[in-house]
Amino acid sequence: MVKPDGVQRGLVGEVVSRIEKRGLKIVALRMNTISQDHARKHYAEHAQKPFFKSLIDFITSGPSVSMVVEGKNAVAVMRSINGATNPANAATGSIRGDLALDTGRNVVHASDSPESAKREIDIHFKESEIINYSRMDETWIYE
Ligand code: IDP
Ligand code: MG
Repeated sequence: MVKPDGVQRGLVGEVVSRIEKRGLKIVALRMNTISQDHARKHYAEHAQKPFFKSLIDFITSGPSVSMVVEGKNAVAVMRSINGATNPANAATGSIRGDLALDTGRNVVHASDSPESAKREIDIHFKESEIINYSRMDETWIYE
């Protein structure tokens, strides 16, 4: 996900480009302002944390771009493309290491396990919104 700070700063293309260039495949993508209900479900694991309210307020404050990304080791690779949660600890070359300073404005989200990816995808996407390239006729791209 490109969070609202990333969209507001015009970093959607930068994030999408890094994902594509790494070789991962984007199989669903949508820009919308996430509802309070979806945001609370998405970040349910943090419900007891002191930053929960500000996190929900922020993530619902404006449009964000949600994606489903697939490929070899997609979860681990996406986490490393994004970098550490606190941008101060994020490696240079990662999105947060190159483009962010504050933990609360760290530009991107990525699921932390295949199980959380499934849970989060179910919150944000209907199955019909996710492309299955292997099911598409191989001539589609040339028409
Ligand atoms: P992640 O985004 O790297 O998976 P999580 O620990 O799952 O990090 O936290 C979710 C989001 O909550 C972070 O990306 C960050 O925006 C915010 N957050 C995490 N810890 C803090 C904190 O200590 N203060 C403020 N915001 C935080
Ligand atoms: Mg997390």
